[in-house]
Amino acid sequence: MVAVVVVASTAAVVLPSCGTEEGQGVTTVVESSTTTTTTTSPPAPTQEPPTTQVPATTVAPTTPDPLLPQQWAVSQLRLPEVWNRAVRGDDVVIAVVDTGVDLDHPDLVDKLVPGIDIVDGDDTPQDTNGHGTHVAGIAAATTGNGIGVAGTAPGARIMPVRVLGTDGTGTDEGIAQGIDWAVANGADVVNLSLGETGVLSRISKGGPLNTSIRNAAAQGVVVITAAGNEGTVKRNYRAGTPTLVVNATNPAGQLAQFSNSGDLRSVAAPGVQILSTAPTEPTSLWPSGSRGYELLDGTSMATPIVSGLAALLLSAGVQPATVIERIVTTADGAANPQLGAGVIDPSEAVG
Ligand SMILES: [Ca+2]
Ligand SMILES: [Ca+2]
Repeated sequence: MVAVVVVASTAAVVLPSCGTEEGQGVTTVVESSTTTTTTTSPPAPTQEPPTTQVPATTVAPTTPDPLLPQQWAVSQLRLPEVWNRAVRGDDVVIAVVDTGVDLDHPDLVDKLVPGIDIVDGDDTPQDTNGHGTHVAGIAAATTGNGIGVAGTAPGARIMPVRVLGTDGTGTDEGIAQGIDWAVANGADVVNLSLGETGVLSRISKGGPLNTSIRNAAAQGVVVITAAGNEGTVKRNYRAGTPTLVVNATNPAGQLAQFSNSGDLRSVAAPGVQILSTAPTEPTSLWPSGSRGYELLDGTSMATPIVSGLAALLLSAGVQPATVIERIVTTADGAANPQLGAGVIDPSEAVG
């Protein structure tokens, strides 16, 4: 059962196809469409000094990221407050288990640790789809370097693990292999911006993904998983598997129209009109190449924000086994149960 990732040319979200009940299903990337655009800005001139909130002790001077004002999620979550407390996710490794990463992107290249390409069986997980590059930038784009965007965890590193091909599909076995490789090679956080139906439903039935996620958690790796974009209520998120599920919100703080929801143990994070890195070479999402930074919608975009938060917490000394609990218990206690425990509150979580 092949899942198709569609890229719409105008608005809104493209739903992933369902996984199968046969256990051999192909898993889809939870995809969204590109819509609005932003331009790649030139390096920012230095006429504006860095913000005065930077403590003199531990945070190096930086040049503002010119697209930061367009990153509504960063301001809504008040991430700079956390960064300015010298909590930046330094050296925490976030494995982006996805379509690969644009290994040459100027806002990512300095953040990469060695990865793997499970799809092609090599060690160059170059992204030919575009999705993984966007996810990676949300988690940990180079921040304060005077170009492009800021990441959620400015000090974290990105491990590119390619388990989904150009069309955004892959097998359970391949995803499991990617998770296993990441865990064996030093990942601290594993980001799974994959379809809920394609992944979590099968996790609940057992199988290689379940085994790999359990193994990751047992080894102190924090696994964060997208709720999926079917716009439906799912009640099997927990499924006894140690991963935190992420729903998507819009700028008004409401559940995004496309976002799955349904479990009080899930959390929500911004996932609409999220600006991040994109390959300039042609990919499936941007067949003519992107401008380097693009907007996407999806629980796929909300998930790496939470992975970035996990990295922030780890760098602040929170024990891996309690990271998920910390994120859940400090979420804003949503009035709307569709948001699970609510929108994440990084400042509160870091404490
Ligand atoms: Ca390759
Ligand atoms: Ca940047």
